[in-house]
Amino acid sequence: MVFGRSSRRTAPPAEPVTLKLLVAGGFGVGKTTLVGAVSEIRPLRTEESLTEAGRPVDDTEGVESKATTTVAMDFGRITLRDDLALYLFGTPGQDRFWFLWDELAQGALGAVVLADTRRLDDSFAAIDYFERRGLPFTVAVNCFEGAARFPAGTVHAALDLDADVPLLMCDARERESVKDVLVAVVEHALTHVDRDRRPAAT
Ligand SMILES: Nc1nc2c(ncn2[C@@H]2O[C@H](COP(=O)(O)OP(=O)(O)OP(=O)(O)O)[C@@H](O)[C@H]2O)c(=O)[nH]1
Ligand SMILES: [Mg+2]
Repeated sequence: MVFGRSSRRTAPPAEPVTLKLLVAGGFGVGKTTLVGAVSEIRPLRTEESLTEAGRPVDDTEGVESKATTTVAMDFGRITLRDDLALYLFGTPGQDRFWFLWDELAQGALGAVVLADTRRLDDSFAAIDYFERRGLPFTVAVNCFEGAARFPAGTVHAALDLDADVPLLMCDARERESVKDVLVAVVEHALTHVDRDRRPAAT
């Protein structure tokens, strides 16, 4: 029996489309956790220890076990479908690292703003930033145990979001839950792209 190479050429697998998404939100809301939960590569992290010196500004209420904070960014990757991969860029949560945001936002298709109902106010900075920049975003409430649960509509109203901004509940530690969030972010962002491309009515 002779074995030989098939002369039939198989097309090389197509490179997936890659999209960049930002993961933003207040200090300690679970951004690094979310990227780590779904990333199929070992996520790049830039964690530094929280120190006694930072205690007056690093408010760990509700996440007292938190020992580190992101000082530059998180980076991860997930293949949503054979033809679609997402690059996730987690932002640092603290105000003193705001100067990094413009760099991180370059080329992003959309963003997820993680929120914690115990400190909803902390979400406004990220929401304002994306609204000002015209970057479509989706809000995901990270449901910490012990945090009060509110209907999505109530949180939506409390955050004073535009009617078309999606809001969903998630667990930043659960891969499937985070995937649902990412699908919602991509769908919402693509609706914006479609809308922006449509010729203006005359
Ligand atoms: N119980 C619970 N704990 C969580 C959840 N998500 C994150 N945590 C914990 O909350 C703490 C904060 O999580 P991080 O992922 O570091 O938060 P972050 O938003 O990246 O924080 P900064 O980068 O410092 O702003 C960590 O101790 C996590 O283990 C969650 O869904 N439930
Ligand atoms: Mg972090």
